[in-house]
Amino acid sequence: MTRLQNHELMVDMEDFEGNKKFALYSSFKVDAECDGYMLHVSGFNNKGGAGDSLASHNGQKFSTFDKDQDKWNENNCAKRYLGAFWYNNCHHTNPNGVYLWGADKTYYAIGVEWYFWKGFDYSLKSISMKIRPAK
Ligand SMILES: [Ca+2]
Repeated sequence: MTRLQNHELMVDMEDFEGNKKFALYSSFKVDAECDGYMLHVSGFNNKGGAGDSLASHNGQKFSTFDKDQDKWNENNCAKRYLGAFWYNNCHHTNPNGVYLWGADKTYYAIGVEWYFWKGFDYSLKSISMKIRPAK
């Protein structure tokens, strides 16, 4: 769907203290299955204050437990961080991670993380990625 036309992306997120942030990207595109669903995201705008946690995921393929397409040669980011995402080696955000209800240092970076706002040991209350056709 995003291959036909350029899309904007907004990532909305909220912590357990009622704070909300967002990250805007002027361009979002996902390649076809035969190209590993490679992510193309650019044009970050920080007016939402969340910081840019997708930069390191740009140009990565989508990895899951049973399909390791990440840049961590020795292991599988999806298994290590219990999610499914466009992992690099491995992540600055893990929106499909484990729902941990806020700060939790028990297991490193397995939660619903957005590193450049809350770090690797805070699992967000909510995070959503919304796209719309670019003007
Ligand atoms: Ca790997």
